[in-house]
Amino acid sequence: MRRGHIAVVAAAGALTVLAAVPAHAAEYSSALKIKGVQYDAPGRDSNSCATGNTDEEYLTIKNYSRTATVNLKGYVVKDAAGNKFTFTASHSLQPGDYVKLRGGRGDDSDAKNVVYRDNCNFMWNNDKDTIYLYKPSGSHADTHAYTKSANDRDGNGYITYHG
Ligand SMILES: [Ca+2]
Ligand SMILES: [Ca+2]
Repeated sequence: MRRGHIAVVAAAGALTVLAAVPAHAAEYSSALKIKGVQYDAPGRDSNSCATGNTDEEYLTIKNYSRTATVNLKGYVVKDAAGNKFTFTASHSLQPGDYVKLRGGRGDDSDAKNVVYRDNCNFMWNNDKDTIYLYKPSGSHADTHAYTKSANDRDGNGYITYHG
């Protein structure tokens, strides 16, 4: 009898924790959210612009609105250390459309859904980091913290957020 009582209390405690999660989750009112991140580029990391693999490290940002087309211009991405990338060119994301923000250099293309950071250094740490997406107004669009051990169970270097 005593045992049963303790079990009920423990279950109630677990429910309280679960109920509290939404209040702590960083969810904002935004059409654009982070679909996922290839935070660890496949293979051995090399930030050589000529032969490296920084372009295989990318963040996918998707428009989850069913009706609104959003221009990426003015949106800002930051990491935990304060490294920052600003989308400076117009790039329309129709409902359901996405863009891969890749490291390294290349030709930005609306049709190919890609924008390059024009920086051959890696941005997303391979052990842990935080991804911040800001609207042009400076308000939060989406934020996700990760650790390799907690969030990348299959160890493939990719984490899905908003699928
Ligand atoms: Ca990385
Ligand atoms: Ca994974």
